[in-house]
Amino acid sequence: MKPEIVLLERMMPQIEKALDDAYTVHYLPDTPSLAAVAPRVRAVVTGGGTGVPPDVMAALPELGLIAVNGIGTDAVDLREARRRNIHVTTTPGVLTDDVADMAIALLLAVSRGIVRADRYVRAGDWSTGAPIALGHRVSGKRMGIVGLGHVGRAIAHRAQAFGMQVAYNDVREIPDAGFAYHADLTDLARASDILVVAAAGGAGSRGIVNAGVLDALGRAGILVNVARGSVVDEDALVAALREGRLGGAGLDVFAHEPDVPAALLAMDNVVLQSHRASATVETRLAMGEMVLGNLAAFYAGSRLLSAVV
Ligand code: 8YV
Repeated sequence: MKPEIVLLERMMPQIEKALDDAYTVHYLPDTPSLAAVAPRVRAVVTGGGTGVPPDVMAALPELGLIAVNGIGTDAVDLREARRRNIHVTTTPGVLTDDVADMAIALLLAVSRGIVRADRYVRAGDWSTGAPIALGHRVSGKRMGIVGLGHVGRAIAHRAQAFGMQVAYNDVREIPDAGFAYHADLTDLARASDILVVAAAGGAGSRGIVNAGVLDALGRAGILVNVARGSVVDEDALVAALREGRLGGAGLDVFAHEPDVPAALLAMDNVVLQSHRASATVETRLAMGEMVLGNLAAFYAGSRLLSAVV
């Protein structure tokens, strides 16, 4: 008898095949009755953005492992997991470079008008000689990073290769970080041309990139978010862009995914992604393999590869 697991978010076909080989997988949206399978389910696999809804966690009395296919645990109730002795694993390390790459890609796309120019060429506007706005230089600018964890540092190193001055804000100064620290996020924004959000989501960071921070970043400033939509006050962001108080934004994540504020869709100075910063074949395979490894360790009763709880 294969162990039964619940899958809350789709994974790569190769990984789902490996899951199917080893487990009876109940993909939640297709499962007629969670209650009927719940007594036999000891593990849940989910994505970082999806997490585990409280009612699903409550419906699984035998739950012993939540394997997150990602690094964010803000959508998992860790306190409840600890109380119920449920392990929580993530996939650290393997996605750092891709997420940092996406931050730089979004920055370049916004500053240089890459998506706008692509639309211009496809529409045939180049051949008609229609005007197209100039972009803005990225090299040598000042980058502020909100959250200097693994991803934040990887972004910082890329920014240095562009000759940028890097500074950061975090809950506390990181000794030997090698970058200027601003304890106050508004001060960091004031000292930055570009503000990149790389902080963990959750209660501690909710809405910290607020109207005041966006105003400090200013009319020529660019906001990039590859972390969580919850870190930014999305209404304040839309208002700042609409009123020209912010220069542009590159956004991979949103407050209420997959819903994106309609106002953003019409803005030329905004580049939008569908929470894809870790979505490369190479990285999603590596993440999936870590999930498989954690599941195997859990069912074998051995040490988990990457437990956070
Ligand atoms: C993934 C993420 O897109 O790591 C995270 O926390 O949000 C992303 O890497 C996600 O986990 C897959 O759903």
